[in-house]
Amino acid sequence: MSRTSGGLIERLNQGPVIGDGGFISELERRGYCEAGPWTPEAVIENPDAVRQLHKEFIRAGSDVCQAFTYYASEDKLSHRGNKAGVYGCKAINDAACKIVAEVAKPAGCLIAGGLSQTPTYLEGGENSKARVKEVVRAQLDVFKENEVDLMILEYYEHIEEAEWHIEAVKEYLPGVPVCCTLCIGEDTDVHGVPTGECGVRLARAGADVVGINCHFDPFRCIEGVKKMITAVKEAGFDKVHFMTQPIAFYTPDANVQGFIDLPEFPFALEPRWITRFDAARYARVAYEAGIRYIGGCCGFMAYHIRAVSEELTAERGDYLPVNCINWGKCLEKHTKPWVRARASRKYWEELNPATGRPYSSSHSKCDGWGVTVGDESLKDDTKS
Ligand code: CBH
Ligand code: ZN
Repeated sequence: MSRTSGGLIERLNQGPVIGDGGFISELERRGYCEAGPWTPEAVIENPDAVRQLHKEFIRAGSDVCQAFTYYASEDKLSHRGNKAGVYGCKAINDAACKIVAEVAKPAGCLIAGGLSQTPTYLEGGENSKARVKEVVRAQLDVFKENEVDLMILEYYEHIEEAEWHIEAVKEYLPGVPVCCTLCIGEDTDVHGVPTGECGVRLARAGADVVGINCHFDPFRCIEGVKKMITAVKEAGFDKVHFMTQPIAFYTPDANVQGFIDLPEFPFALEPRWITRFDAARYARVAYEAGIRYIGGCCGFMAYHIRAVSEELTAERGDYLPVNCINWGKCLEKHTKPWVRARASRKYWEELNPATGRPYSSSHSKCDGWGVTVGDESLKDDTKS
């Protein structure tokens, strides 16, 4: 079987599968999405920008391309005065599926439909489960019509909501592989459910691939997923695979809410960015931990994914994406001898890059409001 044939589970059984990177964050930096709502109406307003970003990740070696449907549930699209609601979740998700299919299919990549946490869950209250499942169901028709290869349910702070979403997908899209990632840390979800136990609950709900995305840096996410691996295996789910899609920013100081609680979120995170060599190390450490679906979330750009691909070349049947840097070997062609002297793996592996910010500290003090499900301040008071 080649790298570009077979379904998700076959590919995972064979070796590492590489995901894509952060769409909403990168398209925000490029001027096509709005920070705050973080909704994907760019698929209708600027389809070329979305298509171009898919192309960049494919070129970098992604095996799975996620339709840009993040936060596109009906309740989120019109949350707190957001205008994306005028398009509606069906039109947005359908446009996202069509754009990704155009570029991912010819490249032999798998196409993922997506779901994520909803404002309806955060409001809590009576019949919460039925109302949340209704919001999920409204998104699934489009993924069914477009025959996505898999579903990625990502970015859940609360294990309970993730379980409900998995349940809805299993009922409505039977047979479609389900990956589910929580945006939680090494220790617990935001309700204090231990990370290992969260993994078991995802597996028990029927997810085929479980793990962590967003909120924490690659190495903290791996620590969390390692706890899931131990607990899920102990619970006897021996066919379940594991997944990480971390942010590309270092978060040693983040608390249970991850980078959202850092004072630099979302407009001043740059000093925390990982380098491409950090991304390569992430790929190696994740692979060695037994994680087979390795991708990225906010801050992961195409060149980070290219470094992940390059690191896992041998494990992927010697597949090497175009324009790899080969640990700086290209620098041998530089005019200046002292730059040529940096053309080695050892040099870049050992480098501890300076920040250039003499007054910058390595850690920040997190916000810790402790506000969660059912709290008045989470309700959408902009609605009449
Ligand atoms: O667009 C994407 O990359 C998605 N696959 C995941 C997005 S995670 C976005 C986090 C937003 C945080 C917030 O709600 O403030
Ligand atoms: Zn993210």
